[in-house]
Amino acid sequence: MAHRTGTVALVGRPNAGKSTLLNQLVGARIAAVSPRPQTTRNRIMGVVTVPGLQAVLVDTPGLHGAKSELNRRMVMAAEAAMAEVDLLCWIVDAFRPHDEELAARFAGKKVVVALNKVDGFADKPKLLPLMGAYGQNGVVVPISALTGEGTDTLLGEWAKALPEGEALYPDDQITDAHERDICAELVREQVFLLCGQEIPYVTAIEIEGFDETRRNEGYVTIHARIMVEKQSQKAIVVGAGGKMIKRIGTDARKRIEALLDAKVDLRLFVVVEKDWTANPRLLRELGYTGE
Ligand SMILES: Nc1nc2c(ncn2[C@@H]2O[C@H](COP(=O)(O)OP(=O)(O)OP(=O)(O)O)[C@@H](O)[C@H]2O)c(=O)[nH]1
Ligand SMILES: [Mg+2]
Repeated sequence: MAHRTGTVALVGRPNAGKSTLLNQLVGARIAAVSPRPQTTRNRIMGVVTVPGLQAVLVDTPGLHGAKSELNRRMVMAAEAAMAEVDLLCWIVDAFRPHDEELAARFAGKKVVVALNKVDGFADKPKLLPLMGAYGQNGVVVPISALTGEGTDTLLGEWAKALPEGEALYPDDQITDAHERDICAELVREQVFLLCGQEIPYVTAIEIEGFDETRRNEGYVTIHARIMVEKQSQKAIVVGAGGKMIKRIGTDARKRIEALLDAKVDLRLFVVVEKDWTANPRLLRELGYTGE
C-alpha cells in the first residue's frame, strides 16, 4: 500500500480520553490529562509516524454546552480543528451510553470511532451493542488509550481513510508545540489533579521565564505564574504553610524533567487576575483565542 499522510482531529465529549490517546500515540506526555472534564483548553498538535503512515493529530477540547467566555472559546477551538482535518477520530467512553446527539452531528462526516476505556471491560461481548450503535457513524475500534490496546488497529483504520502522500515531519518529531507551552500544560495538569472544587477552572498558567543557558550542562530554570481570580482561591492554591504549591511544583517538575531530559528548577508564583476567564484581552494573551 502507498504511504499515507493526513490530519486527524481527536474529538468527542470531555473526559472521553482524547488527550490520553494523544500522549499514548506520540509516546510522551505533551497534553494534560485528568479525571475532570474540560481539562484540555486549546488544540494540541502531535505527530505519529509508523511504517506506511504519518498522522498529524490535533487534540481538542471536549464538546460541551459552553457557558463562560473561556468555555465558548474552547468549543470554538475544537470546531475550528474539526473543519480543517482529513479525518475525525471520535473518542467515546465505553462506560457511557450511546451519544445520540454527537452521532447526529457527525453523520455524513468521515469518522473513525474509537471506543475507549475497554481495559475496564473483562467481558468484551458486553461492548457489542455499543459497537453496533456507533457503527452507523463509521468503523468502530475498541481501544484503551491508557494501555495502548487496540491502537495499532486504530492506526490501520486511519491509514485506510487518509490520502496518499509522503511524510511531512521527520520521524522523531512528536509535536510542533513549543516546549514552554507544554511546560505550562504540565503545571496546569497538576492543578487539575491536586486542587479541588472550582480551582482548576479558574486557573491559567503563564511561563514568564524559560532559561536554558545551562541546558548543555543539563539544567533549565522555569518561572511560571499561576493565575487565579480571587484572593481566596490563591490561598487554596498556596495551601497551609505553602504545602499545596510545593506539591504542585514537585509533581509538575518531575514530568517537565522527563520531557526536557534535564534537571529543572521550577519556580511558581500565584497571582490574582480578577475575572480573567471573562476578560477578552487576558484570554487572548493566554492563547485562548478559539482558533
Ligand atoms: N481506564 C481507562 N481510563 C482512561 C482511558 N483513557 C483515558 N482515561 C481516563 O479518563 C480521564 C480523562 O482522560 P483525558 O485524556 O483527560 O480525557 P479528554 O477527552 O482529553 O478530556 P477533556 O480534555 O476534558 O476533553 C483520565 O482520568 C484518564 O486517565 C482508558 O483507556 N482507560
Ligand atoms: Mg483533553
